[in-house]
Amino acid sequence: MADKSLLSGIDSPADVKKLTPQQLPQLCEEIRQVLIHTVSQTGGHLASNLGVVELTVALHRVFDSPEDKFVWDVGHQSYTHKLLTGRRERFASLRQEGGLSGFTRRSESEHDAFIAGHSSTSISAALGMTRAGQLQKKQNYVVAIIGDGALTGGMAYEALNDAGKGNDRLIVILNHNDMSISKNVGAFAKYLSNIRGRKGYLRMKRSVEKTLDKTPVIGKRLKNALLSSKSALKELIFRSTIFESLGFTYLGPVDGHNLRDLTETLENAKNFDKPVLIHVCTKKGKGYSFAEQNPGAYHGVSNFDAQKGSDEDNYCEDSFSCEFGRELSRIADQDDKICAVTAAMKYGTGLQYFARDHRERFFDVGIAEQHAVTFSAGLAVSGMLPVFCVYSTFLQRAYDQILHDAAIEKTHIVLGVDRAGVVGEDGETHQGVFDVSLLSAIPGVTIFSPSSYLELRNCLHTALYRTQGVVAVRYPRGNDRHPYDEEAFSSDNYVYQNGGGDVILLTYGREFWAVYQAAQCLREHGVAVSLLKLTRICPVDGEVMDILTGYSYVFFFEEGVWSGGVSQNLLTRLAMAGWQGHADITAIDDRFIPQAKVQRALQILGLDVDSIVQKVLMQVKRVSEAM
Ligand SMILES: Cc1ncc(C[n+]2csc(CCOP(=O)(O)OP(=O)(O)O)c2C)c(N)n1
Repeated sequence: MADKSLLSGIDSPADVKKLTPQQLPQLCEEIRQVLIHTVSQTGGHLASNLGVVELTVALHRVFDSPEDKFVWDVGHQSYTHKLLTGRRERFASLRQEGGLSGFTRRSESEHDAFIAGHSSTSISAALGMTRAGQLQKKQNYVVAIIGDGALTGGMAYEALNDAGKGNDRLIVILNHNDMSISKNVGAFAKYLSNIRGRKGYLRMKRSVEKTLDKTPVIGKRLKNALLSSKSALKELIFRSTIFESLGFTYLGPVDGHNLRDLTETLENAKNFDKPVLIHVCTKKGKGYSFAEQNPGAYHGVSNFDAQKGSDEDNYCEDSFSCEFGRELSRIADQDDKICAVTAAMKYGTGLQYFARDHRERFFDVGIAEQHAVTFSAGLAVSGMLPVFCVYSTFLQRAYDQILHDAAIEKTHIVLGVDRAGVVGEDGETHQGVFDVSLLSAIPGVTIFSPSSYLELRNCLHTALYRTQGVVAVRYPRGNDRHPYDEEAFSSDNYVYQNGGGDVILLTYGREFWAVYQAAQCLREHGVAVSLLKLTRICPVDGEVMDILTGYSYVFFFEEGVWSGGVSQNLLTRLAMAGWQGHADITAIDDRFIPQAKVQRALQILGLDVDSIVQKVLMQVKRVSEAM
């Protein structure tokens, strides 16, 4: 990159405003180079960011952050915003331990108006800020930037509904690129493409307005009456959009890569004392041919060679997700009741095989986890066997639907809970560490937590055909790579290895392999340890309690939150049964886990092999010294 780059002179949004309009294309080009270079090193959301470079530059030219607030939906497309708001020098630390977040965080910068990571929240947050500003007599602008993918999420409609009724000075920018992670789905996606297709819509609308303005006596009155009405006549004359019918002023569609048009439209949006929606059309992956050609694969990438492009598709064949998806598709070959449901994560959850082989029973419902659960329950009460595959973190959205719409009447739905446990570089907003506590609190829910592909397949069969009600099979991100004999540690209930002595280590899921290695190490240190690996973690078999009460030291290791977790539940039951041994829990205590590589995060949490060995040695020594 040239020494005298424009970007290197930008330390705050004020510097963006100092540039001439002629300099802006160069700035955008430099930003794209930094995005490609950095994400090729750190991994991250490339295509989404390349698509909003001009939009972000225009926003910082027209508005004054941090007084004016930008609320980025999901926050995965905020990299250019970070580069322009004083974080350029730290940009290489993106998604690394201690580095910049891959999403927006208020704690990271005064220019990040709101936390993000989960989708479809921006309009709600922005409306709250707008109304707070009005109460406090502030004059600032609040802008929500939401993608057409995020606009498939129900919360966005709740917010539009609320915003449209008033005269709040809220600006919503719809970043329309036809993509969610994969191609966007649903009726609204079709509708947006349709209004984008109305070429010259704005021009046409303005000319109708001008003509009416010039019409003596009744012109102005007619125009105002039409603009404020929600009538079919207005629809006919102005070819209104649904947004106008909802009470927004609609501006667009605007070419999201044309800085002049963008700037003009944003300036124009400032003039309204009511909610405005600007429809901006962008190309996901813009400026990097690999990403333009395959925006889905470049939505989120690991590090790659920027010259050659990433050789990943947006899924890895050797993963728990794909193993689950392949097995589900095989089962569906034999059973035509099986349906697969995803909330916009077909590849992420390994459902591409099912979608290919059983198209008519595959349902991508958009970013709509709540709908996905209740929709699955609807399938189930009508005689189908639905499996909703969803990341643990996004399942949090659908808690009431699981409880109310499925669990109370023991409706048989299977949840494939993907990315269960620590997830790594996505950080706090994406950790899959709450599902066990949340789900196990609901009466009648069964949870399996397999440690290997073999167990995963077995658990899926058990969940489908030998379990009632709501059943979750939870599995981690990544693959099953360990040198051990998975047959020996496979069950759909529990595996017990009696090592003699007084100490037993209890765990489940992926954490088992660390505990297993630690047990071998402890034996080398002369400590006899037994192992208990749970596969069905809720409800826990009575036999498990019998085994545990035979030991004096029980160590629990859990890759999930402490409160309401398996360890806490079992320990309470042990105490109530009068057990008087020594217990120790290693689980995630009262904190959110920041971004770091998975192995490193597990180490920080005391869940890696060394930490387990040290802990057991120390505790056993401490207790025996005290006796
Ligand atoms: C509740 C929730 N479900 C799923 C996701 C995963 N996710 C992240 S970005 C994304 C697609 C967003 O598409 P869009 O809003 O159009 O933005 P684009 O990347 O196309 O710019 C999805 C499904 C999420 N962040 N939150």
